[in-house]
Amino acid sequence: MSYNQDNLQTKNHQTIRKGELTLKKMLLLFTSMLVCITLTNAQLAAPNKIMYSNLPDPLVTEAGLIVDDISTWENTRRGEILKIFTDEVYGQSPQPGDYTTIFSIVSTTSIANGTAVRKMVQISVTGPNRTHAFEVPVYLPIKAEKVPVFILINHRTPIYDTTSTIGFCPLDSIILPRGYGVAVINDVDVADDNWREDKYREGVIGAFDLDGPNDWKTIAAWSFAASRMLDYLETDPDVDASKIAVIGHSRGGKASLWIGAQDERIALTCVNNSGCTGDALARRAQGETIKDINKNFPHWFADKYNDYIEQDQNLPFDQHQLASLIAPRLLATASASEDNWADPVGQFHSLVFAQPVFALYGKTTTTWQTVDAPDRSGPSVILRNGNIQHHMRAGGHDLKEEDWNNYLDFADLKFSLVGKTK
Ligand code: GTR
Repeated sequence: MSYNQDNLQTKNHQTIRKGELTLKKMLLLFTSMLVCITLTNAQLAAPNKIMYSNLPDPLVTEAGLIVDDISTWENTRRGEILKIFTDEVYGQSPQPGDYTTIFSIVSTTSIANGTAVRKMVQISVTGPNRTHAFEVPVYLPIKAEKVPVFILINHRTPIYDTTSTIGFCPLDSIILPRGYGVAVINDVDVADDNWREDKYREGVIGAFDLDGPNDWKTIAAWSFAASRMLDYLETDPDVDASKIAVIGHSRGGKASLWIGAQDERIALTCVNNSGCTGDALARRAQGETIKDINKNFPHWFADKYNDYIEQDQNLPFDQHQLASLIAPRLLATASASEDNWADPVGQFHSLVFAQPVFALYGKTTTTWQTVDAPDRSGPSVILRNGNIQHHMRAGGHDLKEEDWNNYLDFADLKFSLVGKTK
């Protein structure tokens, strides 16, 4: 069943539940059911046009100019989209010149029977109010050549250990043996994931004065930390800074998408089960809505985002535009078959509508349609389209070994490391 039919059925059920049916109402219902049947057929024929008739086009500028060359995209349209998401959703982060950063390696420990090291890197960020320092464990396999590194934005139990096989960060079982390093940004060290008593401001956010309706909050702060980590990685002689990936799950996935969109040094952006205000289109209003997310997590996004509560279907922007900012770089997203709250279909559809920007750079190999959304009743599916990968993992909301292997396979392929890193 297509998503369009799902929507129409839900609406009909709501209509039927609304009290007693008079004859007039029954006639109206009958007529509207006929319209629905016609609509369903029309939608099946042209699902994009009906469902997404008001979807903003990443390739049309605010002045209405069609973008058909890379220069107009890079010099005009890209900046417009970035500004929308800064002003309306994620908030304004500190810009170069607003802060200074100092890195120091606190310790270096041999791990994995001498085949890898853990460097504890301290990052001190000084803003106008004060300094905030946090430590990031950087795990690197020892190789003759420089290694690619994943920056993991971790919102689960903090990871500082010298060993880990847990699915969320399978260091010993997958990442290091496959020849990759991983730097773990533990969210609590940057900005506490806690809105009570403004706890979230006690970390890096309070080092700055930014405090207005489009003030940055935790998603932007975790993103900012990933960028500062990349500043460090560029200085590490053991790291190949041209092969840096960022990865996050769920709220961490929203942050990885936001930093991947902003920081063009990031070669590969991995967005795992990120859903609402991550990779899922808001206007489908399936699963978590803008109202839900702002109500439950008031410390994640700029206050301005509250203006769009109940406006999901009329948003003047949508998440496919954010995904399009990754082009022409590498983008890998993942959904999970049982993760309805994150709207797996909407997660794939945002890629469908982001792909024209990748195509502008010649970075697609096919043209995905909305009907190509993976079938969630069967086994896991991996889809590739040039510089975009999407996988749907059978199962629930999580970051698991299977997800890591899919991201690393894509990295191997695109970083030309097939056969070299294992
Ligand atoms: C959910 C939330 C999502 C997602 C997730 C998580 O409860 O509604 O937006 O971010 O949590 O981070 O685990």
